[in-house]
Amino acid sequence: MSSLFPKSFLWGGAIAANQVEGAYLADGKGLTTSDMQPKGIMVEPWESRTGDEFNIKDIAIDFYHRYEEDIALFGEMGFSCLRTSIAWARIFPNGDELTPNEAGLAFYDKVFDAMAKHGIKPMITLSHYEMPMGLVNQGGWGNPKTIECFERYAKVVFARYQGKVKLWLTFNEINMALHAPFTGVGLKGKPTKTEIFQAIHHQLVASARAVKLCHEMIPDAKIGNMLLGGLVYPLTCHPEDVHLALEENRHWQFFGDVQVRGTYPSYMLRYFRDHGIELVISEQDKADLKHTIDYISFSYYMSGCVSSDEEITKAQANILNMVPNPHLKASEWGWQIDPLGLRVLLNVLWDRYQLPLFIVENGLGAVDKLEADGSINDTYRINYMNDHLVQLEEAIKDGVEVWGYTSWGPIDLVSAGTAQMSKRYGFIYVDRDNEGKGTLARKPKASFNWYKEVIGSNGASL
Ligand code: BGP
Repeated sequence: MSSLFPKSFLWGGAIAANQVEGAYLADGKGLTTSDMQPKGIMVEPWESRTGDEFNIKDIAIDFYHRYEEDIALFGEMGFSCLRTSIAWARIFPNGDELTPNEAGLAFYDKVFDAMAKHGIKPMITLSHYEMPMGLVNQGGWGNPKTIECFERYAKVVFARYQGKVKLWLTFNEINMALHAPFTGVGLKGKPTKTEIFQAIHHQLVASARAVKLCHEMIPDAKIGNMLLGGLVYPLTCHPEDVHLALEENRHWQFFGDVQVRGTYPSYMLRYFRDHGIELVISEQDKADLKHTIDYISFSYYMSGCVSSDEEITKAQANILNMVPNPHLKASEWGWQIDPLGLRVLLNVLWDRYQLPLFIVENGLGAVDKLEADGSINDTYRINYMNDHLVQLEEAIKDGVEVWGYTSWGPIDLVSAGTAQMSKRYGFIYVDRDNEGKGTLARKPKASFNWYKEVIGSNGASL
């Protein structure tokens, strides 16, 4: 067995503060968008809360108190990298304070130290699907003041963790903002397209300013963006479908284009003109955007199709405007499984940007069955991941530069889309159900040993 993965390849998993930590008000943390979304990121959030309401993320999987045990289990699997996020509201509870909350900073020191003990490199997302409600109440990313608050937050965490964290990401799936404006850009109600794009613009400027700061403050660190790896096929070879797929792919890619090229692409300027969208973009903003990222990271779960036939779209499109591909099977949640699509996407991104890539999310959300003897035989998960990793290997053979792979949810966590525990991704089972019942005990599934072997052989066992 020989491995095609580079020796320096980073293997591991990815989690996010709001989906694992719980302790939603501990040690001075402020409320975030996630605390107000008990039904997931696509569903209308609460207007307010008293604290008595049930949100499974209030405790999540209690990583806040169990991180040592969890990180030790990741260490046992041989992880060389763990992607997680810092909860902005642990550091700046309202978002706009001038001084940080020491208790929040101290928590992540302990988490990074635990990772170091197991030889695990942290990869840190500055903002993963949550922002302080204190900022949302002042207009979220629609308010340019949020840029300064984010910059202050980035400066504080870069200064504090510069010796411990060398891989950074700015915003999780920044290109989901158009589909989930409350989660992405912190806009309440039903914002207009202009309002959403203006808020996205502010977020892109904030991302670029964080890149600039990171380069200045931690010269030996790398900072990237994080995209939802949208891969859109035409439903048929009808030229109208092909053109629509081009447009739809650009709709996902324009964020990356700005973050890599430092300027808006021409097709987007046309889109703004055609839709009467006029953005306020200052000369300073344009200069800020020139601070571009070092690498591209992305999530990949599925591909989808678009059809120029309105009837088909109306009847079949999912929340991402995509209609089912007749050649692919889907997960229990209708996410169409397409391992070859991962090779296609890696090649598309490499051809487009010529920057190193990092797959920071991939995995299968499934209902797991606890057998009478206590085992969990998740062969469907092993098959899904094996098939995707084989395609990753093919892309490496194609010459694509890939730095690493962190599977999504190496330990069961709360689903972002549905806020359910029952949509599980983990190699490690967590005893908690959708109603919050369970002991929170951890238990390795069959996939645990499978992944351990993959990592141990640097992919040769695939
Ligand atoms: C991505 C998010 C993650 C994660 C994942 C799986 O979009 O970055 O936070 O949750 O999708 O989605 P879900 O949890 O809805 O199954």
